[in-house]
Amino acid sequence: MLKLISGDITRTRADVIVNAANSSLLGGGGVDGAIHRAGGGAILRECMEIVASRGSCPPGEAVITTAGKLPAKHVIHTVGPVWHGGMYNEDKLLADAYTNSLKLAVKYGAGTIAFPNISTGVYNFPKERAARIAITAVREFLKTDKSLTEVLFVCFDRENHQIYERLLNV
Ligand code: AR6
Repeated sequence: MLKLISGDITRTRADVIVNAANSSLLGGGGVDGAIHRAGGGAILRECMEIVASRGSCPPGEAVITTAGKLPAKHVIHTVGPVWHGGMYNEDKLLADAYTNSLKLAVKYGAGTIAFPNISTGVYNFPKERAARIAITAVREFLKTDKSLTEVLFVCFDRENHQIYERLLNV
């Protein structure tokens, strides 16, 4: 089931919360900064181990760590595309970021997962276009998977919340 929530994802109760990270996995601003701040140093330490063993995380891919002090069991760090006008595979990479996060969550036994609006902040992806891609990717995934009971879209800014309200018809 898809649900819409407004507010700070670090306060969301879900088995997995998803981070809109960058390829370095070493933290940043926006939701990434908020997750690392609230979760504590254990998350960054695991991210550094992942980078040391596997290298950086390309756009569209996802990795999983502890959630540290957050109420979630895990954080999945995915990297959305930077918006460059739409001709650089941005749509597919954004859909992949959602789908690969969902696959990883299921692999780790999650029943619930919360997503921020990946790429719609610093990475400048147009918000409505991103929301349509996110909702479609999640719906497609849920057609084939029965283990996730709830997928939460956590909207921090009002504009995204209004877009999701309209698109999800809630
Ligand atoms: N909870 C939920 N959503 C949030 C929160 C929060 N606490 N804070 C911001 N948002 P952004 P991006 C929303 O910029 O565009 C970082 O520096 C925000 O309103 O966090 O994918 C990374 O390290 C927006 O809708 O991520 C990367 O370098 C959405 O989160 C880069 O930003 C995404 O905004 C990634 O850029």
